[in-house]
Parts: sequence; C-alpha cells; structure tokens
Amino acid sequence: MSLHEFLASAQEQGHADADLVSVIRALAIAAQDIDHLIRRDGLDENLGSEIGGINSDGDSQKALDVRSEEIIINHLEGQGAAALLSEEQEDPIPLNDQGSLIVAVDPLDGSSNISVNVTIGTIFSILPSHGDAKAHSLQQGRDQIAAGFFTYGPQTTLILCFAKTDDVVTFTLDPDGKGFLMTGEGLQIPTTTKEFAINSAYTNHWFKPVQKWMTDTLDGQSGPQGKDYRMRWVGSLVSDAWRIFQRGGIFLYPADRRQGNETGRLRLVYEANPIALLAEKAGGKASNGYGAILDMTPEDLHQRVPLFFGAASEVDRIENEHNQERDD
Ligand code: P6P
Repeated sequence: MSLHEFLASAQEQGHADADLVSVIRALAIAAQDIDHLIRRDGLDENLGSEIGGINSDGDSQKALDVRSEEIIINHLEGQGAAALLSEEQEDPIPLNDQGSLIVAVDPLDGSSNISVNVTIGTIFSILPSHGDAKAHSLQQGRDQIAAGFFTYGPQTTLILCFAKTDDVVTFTLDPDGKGFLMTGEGLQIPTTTKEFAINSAYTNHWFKPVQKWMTDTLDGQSGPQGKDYRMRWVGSLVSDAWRIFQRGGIFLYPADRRQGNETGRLRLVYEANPIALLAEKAGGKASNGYGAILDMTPEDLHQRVPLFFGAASEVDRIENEHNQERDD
C-alpha cells in the first residue's frame, strides 16, 4: 500500500480529514525533496556548513537546517495548515488562514550529523488550530491530531500515527520512484528491553535518579535488574527512535548540571511531543522523569524537557527513581 492509498483509506474511515491528509501529503513531498538534497551533499554544496545564524534555540544553523525549513514551508503553503511552528523560528509562520491545523516541526533533526553521513530526519507534530497561532501554539501533546518523523538514512522512511487510532505505521521511500510504500503497521514497543540509549559522557553531570538507574543497569546480571544490557547511542534522535520502534529499547536524554541543560536538551513542542504520541500509541511510555510528556503544558514554544521514552517497564523504573528522590 502506498502512503497516498493509506491516507485516502484513513480519510474514508474518518481517522483523518481533508486538511490532515493534505498536510501529510505535503510533508511527504517535502521529505522527498530534502532527501534528494541530502544525497547530493558535498557534490553541489556543503549542507553541513554553519551559515552564521543562530536559531531560536540558540543552536548554530547549518545550511540544511534552513533549506529544509524553506522546502517544508513551500510545500505546506495553501494546504490544510494555518501556521507552522519551527525550531528555526521564534514565532509562528502563517500559511493558510483557512487551514484548521498547526504544524510544529523540527525541519532537520541531528544537523550536526550531516557532514559525517549519519542518519538525520524531520520530526512533525500536528495540532488543531484555534485561530491565533501564537496564542494557541502551547497546547498539550495529548491534543495532537497526528505525529511522525522522517529519517534520511540507508532508507528514507516515515513513521506516523493519528490520534484517532492506535495504529503506528511505517513507510519506506521507493528508490525507483513509486513514493512512500507501507512497510509496517501496528508497531509495538516491547514492555521490557536489554538495550538503552544515552550519552554517558555526561555521567558526572547527571542528577541522582539517572545515576542510580544507570548504576543498577550497568550492574547487569548480578545487579537488581538480573540481566545484562547493551548500549546504543547514535546522537541523532530520529535514528535512535527509529531503532526503538523497530526492536525496542529505552532512550534517555536527562536534564543535567551542564549550563543550558538544567531542564534537558530536547524540545517539548516539536521533538518530545511527537515522539511521545508515537511511543504511547505503540504501547510504550514517554516521560520527563516525573510524569507523561503528553500531559505537559508548554511554557513556551522552545521549551526544553528531559525525555525518557520506549519500554514501559524501563520508563516506570526511571520515574520510580525520580519519585524516590522526592520521597527521600
Ligand atoms: P548529544 C541532535 O543534535 C540532537 O538534538 C538529537 O537529535 C540527539 O538525540 C541529541 O541532540 C544528541 O545530543 O549531547 O549526544 O550531542
């Protein structure tokens, strides 16, 4: 089944309306253009080069960050979105005042990996529009209508879910020009796992709950977990996330004592929320350490949060460690 056919069927079943179908179709076409740009990196231009700009999160902008956002805006204009909320922009970008949706997007997640040929991606969250985008961009993740992300790696893929169903589906871009074709449906993240993803270079900066979680994990077979684990860390959220949706695991990006990371590194509105909706729909969990990511009300568009998602039993364990510290 193609993405086109899947979206037509979803509309017939009432899982998606015309505005939502038009937005996802536009994002898929944009992703194909971004994919083509990426695969020519270093031939026409150096997309990983810093262009001197600083985005709204204080990150240095790479050429591909800006080009990806331009491509997405061009394809979304005139479709079912009233406005775009972007990691690269301070304020909402108006698109179509007849649109019923707001699209929050990280146009190019993992841009530090562009120049070293590591999988990168585009993350999107789709929310209802209530008119004034700036006033209504701070909605809880549980209000999302749909969420997903594209990866640009050995394959170009899409993972997608709608609020109205519990079905997490995946597609792969056919390199022979047939568009995105379905490769998976009904994805489930196993409740337990032996694989965790964290950047352990920051061990000395972590707060006690994460240090305790890691100590018990690394104690392996002879420790309280009674099993040995393995670690994976790509340094690209979409890449680590794709692996977890394919074979399970838990991802941890905690807050830590480093300046600027006191509330975490990843952004609530256009990174944590879409990943969290997908994770819950796939039978996993997504937490800030104390509670569900999806129950948080954003304080601002670029709010950063600690993010723990994947195997429900492991997310429960990290929350137990955080709540234990509160009780101590
Ligand atoms: P660190 C990429 O820059 C990113 O925003 C995520 O995609 C990734 O998970 C994280 O940062 C990697 O962070 O501290 O390991 O470089």
